[in-house]
Amino acid sequence: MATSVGRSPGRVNLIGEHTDYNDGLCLPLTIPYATTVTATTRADDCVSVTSRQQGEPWTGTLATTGPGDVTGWATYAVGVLWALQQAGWDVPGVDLVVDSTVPIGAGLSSSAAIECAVAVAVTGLVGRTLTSELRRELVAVCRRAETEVAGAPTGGLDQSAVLLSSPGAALLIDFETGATRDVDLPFGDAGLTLVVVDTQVSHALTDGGYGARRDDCERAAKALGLPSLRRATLPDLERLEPRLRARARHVVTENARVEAAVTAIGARDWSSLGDLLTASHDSLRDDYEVSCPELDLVVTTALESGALGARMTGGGFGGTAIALVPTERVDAVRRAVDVAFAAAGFAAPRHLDAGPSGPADLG
Ligand code: GAF
Repeated sequence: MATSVGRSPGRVNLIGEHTDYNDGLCLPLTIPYATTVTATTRADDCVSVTSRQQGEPWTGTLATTGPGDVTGWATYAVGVLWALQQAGWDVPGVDLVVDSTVPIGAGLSSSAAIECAVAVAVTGLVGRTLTSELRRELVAVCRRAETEVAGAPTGGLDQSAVLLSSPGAALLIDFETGATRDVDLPFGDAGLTLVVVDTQVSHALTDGGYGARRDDCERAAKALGLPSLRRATLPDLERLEPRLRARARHVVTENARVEAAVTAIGARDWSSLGDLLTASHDSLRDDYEVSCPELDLVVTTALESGALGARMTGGGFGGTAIALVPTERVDAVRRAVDVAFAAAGFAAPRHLDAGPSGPADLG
C-alpha cells in the first residue's frame, strides 16, 4: 500500500468574473485555506471517499466513478478518478480521505480544491512529477470531472487558479489563448489589505442560475456570428435583445476592466484599481444579475467605511465579497459590515483572510 497527500488552496478572483467561459480574462489569487486529500492505494479496484466535513462516505469501484454513478459532494473527488482514467491514467483502487478549511458553498472554489487535491494526490501515487505541463493537464482533467461528472457547467477559472498560481501573485489568465502570467500584488507594501467577507449565503453552481448565464452568453455570441463574446465590441451589442445585450455588456466591459486592473497594479495606482473592482460589482449586479442583497450590502458598507473598492467574487447568487482596504481601516470595515448585517436582519457574516498562499501541491 502506498499513501500520498495532495493539498489544494481555495481562491478569490480579484477581477474578471463570468469571463472564463467566454474566452475572456480573469485575475484570481489563491487564499490561505486548503483542502487536503490523503490517498491510500488498495489491493482491489474499489474506491472509497470520506470527508471530515461533509456527508456520508461514498464507496464504489473504479468502473463506477463516471457520469451518473455518483451524486452529492463525493462527485468532485470521485469524478477526478474517472477523468484521469479517461485521460489514459492507470489509476489504482484507492481510499480517499478529504479534510478542508475552505468554506463550502462560499464561492471560494471548495469544489475545485477537492478535485485538484485528489488529482495531485493520485499524481504522487503513480509516481509522476508535478511539472507545469502536468499541472495544465490536471486543470483539464479536473474541469472535465466538474462539468461531466458533477454537472456544473463551469469555465476553468477555479482549477487554473489553484493549480497554476504562484505564491504572493495573482494569475492573469487569458482563456482565448490559454496563456497565463503572474501579476505581483504588493498590497502589504502599499499599506492595503484585501478584506474577504463570506456572506454565509450558500450557492451551488449546479442550481441553474450559473448555467442560464452561460446559455445567455452563448446565445449572444451566436446572434453576433462570433465564436465567443471575447471579440464582441460594445457597438456590436446594439443588435442584441435587451437581456442578452446586458449579459454581453458585462462580459465585454469586464474583460476591459481586467486589462485596466493589471495596468493599475503595475502603476501602483490603487485608487484606480479600487474603482475597477467597484465597477465590476455594479456590472455583475445590474447587467449580469448574479449578486444578492447580502453581497451588495458588504460592498456598499465597505465603501462607506473607507474601502478603495469592493465587489462580489466567484459565481455569485451568494458567497463572498472582497474589498481593498487601507490596513488601518480593516477593523472598522469589518465592524461596519457586522453592524449593517445585524441591522438588515441578515445572519452574521464570516471574516476570512487573504494572506499569501501557494498553488496545489503534494502535501
Ligand atoms: C465559478 C466557476 F466555477 C468559474 O468557472 C467562473 O465562471 C466563476 O464562477 C465566475 O467567474 O467559480
